[in-house]
Amino acid sequence: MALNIVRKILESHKVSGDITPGSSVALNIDEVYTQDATGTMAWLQFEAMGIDKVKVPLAVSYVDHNMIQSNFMNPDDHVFLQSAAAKFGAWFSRPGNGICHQINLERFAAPGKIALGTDSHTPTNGGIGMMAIGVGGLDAATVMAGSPYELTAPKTALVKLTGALERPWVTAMDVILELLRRLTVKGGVGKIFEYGGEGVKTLNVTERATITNMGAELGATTSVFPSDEATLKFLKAQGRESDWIELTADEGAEYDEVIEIDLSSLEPLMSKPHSPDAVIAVKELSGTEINQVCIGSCTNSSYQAMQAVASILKGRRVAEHVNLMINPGSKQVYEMIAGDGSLADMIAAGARLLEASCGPCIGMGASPGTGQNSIRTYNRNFKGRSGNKDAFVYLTSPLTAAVMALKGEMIDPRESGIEISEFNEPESYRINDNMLIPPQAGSTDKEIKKGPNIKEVPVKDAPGDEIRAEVLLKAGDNITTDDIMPAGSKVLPYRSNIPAISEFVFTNIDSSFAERAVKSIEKGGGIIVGGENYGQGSSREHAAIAPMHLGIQAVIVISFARIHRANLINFGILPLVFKNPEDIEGIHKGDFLVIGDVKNTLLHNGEFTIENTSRGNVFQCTANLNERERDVILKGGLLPFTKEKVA
Ligand code: MIC
Ligand code: SF4
Repeated sequence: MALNIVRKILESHKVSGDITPGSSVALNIDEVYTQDATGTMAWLQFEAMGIDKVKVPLAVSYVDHNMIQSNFMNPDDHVFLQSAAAKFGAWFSRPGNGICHQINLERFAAPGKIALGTDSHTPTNGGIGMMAIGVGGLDAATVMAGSPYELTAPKTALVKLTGALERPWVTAMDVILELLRRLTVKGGVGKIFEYGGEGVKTLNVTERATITNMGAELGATTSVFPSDEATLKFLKAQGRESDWIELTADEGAEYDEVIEIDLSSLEPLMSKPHSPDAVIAVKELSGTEINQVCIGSCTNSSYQAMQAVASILKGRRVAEHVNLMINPGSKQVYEMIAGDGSLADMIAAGARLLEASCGPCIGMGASPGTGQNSIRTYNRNFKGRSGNKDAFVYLTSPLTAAVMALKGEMIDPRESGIEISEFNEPESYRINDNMLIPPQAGSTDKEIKKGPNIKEVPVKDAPGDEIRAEVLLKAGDNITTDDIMPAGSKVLPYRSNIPAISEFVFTNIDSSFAERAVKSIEKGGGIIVGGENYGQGSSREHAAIAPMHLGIQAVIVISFARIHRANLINFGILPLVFKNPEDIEGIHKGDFLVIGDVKNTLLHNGEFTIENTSRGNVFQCTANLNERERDVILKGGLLPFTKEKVA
C-alpha cells in the first residue's frame, strides 16, 4: 500500500491501536522536551511519579521563556530545572542558549522520529521531517516515565506546493499566512499537514520550519515536510549528517484532503490584530504609521532571518519614531551574526538587541505603548499578549518587518526600493554546544533544588455522581489559553505556584472570575461555557490546573482545541461538547446546572443530560472520551491514574 509520510512515521512508532483517523493509537516516543514556563510543572509531576530516570531515548529541558530576573522566582525555577535534569537524566539547555524549538531543530531533531514538546510550537521540528507534537506538561511527564503517548489519530491533509517564491521579498512566512487566511485558526483541528509537491525543494529546512511552526495557529496536531537533499544539507551543516534518512511519500499515497498553494502567486502578507488568521496583503495598509518592530521568536529567528534583516538594515537608520527589537533564536545564530558582521549592522542601524529567548513574544519585556502599532515576526497576536491590551499587533515576515522599521510605516517591501541579495545556506553552522549540559551517569541521588515559589502540584478528587455548579463564565468562539491563563512578565513567574497563578485566571476577560470561582467552591464549584475552538493556542496546562484549583468541574463548549482538551482531562475536568450547538443560547452566566449520573454516563460513554435549574430547561452533551481518557477522569486526573499504575 502506498503510504504518505504521516502514516509511515505513525506506523513505525505504533505500540497498539489503530492509525485510522479518529481511532486511538499508542506511540513510542523518541524525544521529549520541555521549556521552563511549562517545564517546572512537568518535572514536578515527573518527580511526583516516583521514577528514577527518564525512560525515553532523549529528554531535553530548555530555559527560554521566563528570562527576566526581576526577583528570585525565575532564577529559582532555572536552578530547579537544572537540578531536575541532572537527577533524572535529561539534557539541560542553559538560559541564554536560545529558544527551545530553534535549538532543537539545530541540535537534536531528526527525520522520521517523533518528539513531544511541552509547547504548542513543537511542530517547528517538522521542517526537518520529524513528527513533533505539542503536549501538556503532564502528558510529557507520563511519557518520560515510560508510557507510550496516546493520540487520537488525525486526518492527513496534503499541502501541495507548486511554483517557487518570488524572492527575495516573498518568504516562507507568507506561505503559512496564506494557509491561515484560507483555513482560519480552527481549520487544522484534527489534522496533520503534510507538505509535498515540486515547490518543496525550493524551500530550505529553515524556511520549512517557519511554516510548520505556525501550523500550530491552524489548530493542527502537527505539520511535516519530507526529508530530502535540502534536509541532508542542513544536517550536514549542523555536523549531524548521520541523523539523516530520506523520507518521502510513496507514489500514489492517499490523503484525506488536498490543498494547493502556488508559491509563485503569493505576495507579502500580514495578520491584523488580534488573530493570526486575520490575514491581508501588506499593501492594503500601506502608509499606516508604526511604532514598534519586533523581530525574532521561534517562527523567525534563524540565521537566515537574521542575516536577511541585517542586510536590509546595513548602512541605514531605523525611523526615529520606531523601536526595533531583535532577538536571535539561539546562541548559534547569535554567534554567527556576531562573526559575520550582521550584528554590527543591526546595532549601527539603531536596533535594540535582546537575548536569545522568547522575549516580547510572550510579553517578557518590550511591550508596545498605548494605541501603538507593533509589527512582529511572531506567530500570535492575541489581544493583550504583548503585555498591553491597548496596542495593535501585526504579524509579518522578518524582511517586511525590517523594511517597515526603516520606513516607519507599513509598506509592501517590493515597493521600498531596497535591494538585498539572496540567502545561501552556509556549508557549516557554527557548532558550540557549551551551553548544553548532557545527562550524567549515576546521578539519581542528586538533590533537587526548589526555591520558595515552587509549590506542589494540586490534585483533584475523583468525581462524584453529580455535579451541581454555577456557570461562572460564558465565552464566545476561539477563546485562547492566553485568555484563560494570561502570560506576560507579571504572571509567568508564578508558573510553579498554582495557588498564586490561579488568581489571574480569565483576568483579561472577566476581572472578578477568580474571586467568584473561589466563592462557588463551597456550593459545588463552577462551570465554564464556551463556543468553538475553545482553548486554542498555547499548550500551557496552567489553563486547566488553575481552573481546577478554583473548583471548575466541567467546561461545556461547541468544540475544543486539541491540547487544551487533553489538559482538562489530565486534571480531571469534564470536557463536554453540546450535542446541539444552539443549546448554548439557553445558558447564561450565573445559571445553575446539574449534571447527573456522572460515573455511569462516563462508563458507558453515553450522553449527559444537563438540567439548567435556573431556566427550567434540559440539554444534552457528550464527552467523547476514549477508554483511557475515561479512566483518567474517573480517577480525578492523570497524576493519580499514573501513580496507581506505577505502584
Ligand atoms: C506560547 O507561545 O504561547 C508559549 C508561551 O510558548 C506556550 C507555552 C506556555 O504557555 O508556556 C505555547 O505555545 O505552548
Ligand atoms: Fe516562545 Fe513565542 Fe515561540 Fe511561544 S511562540 S515558544 S513564547 S517564541
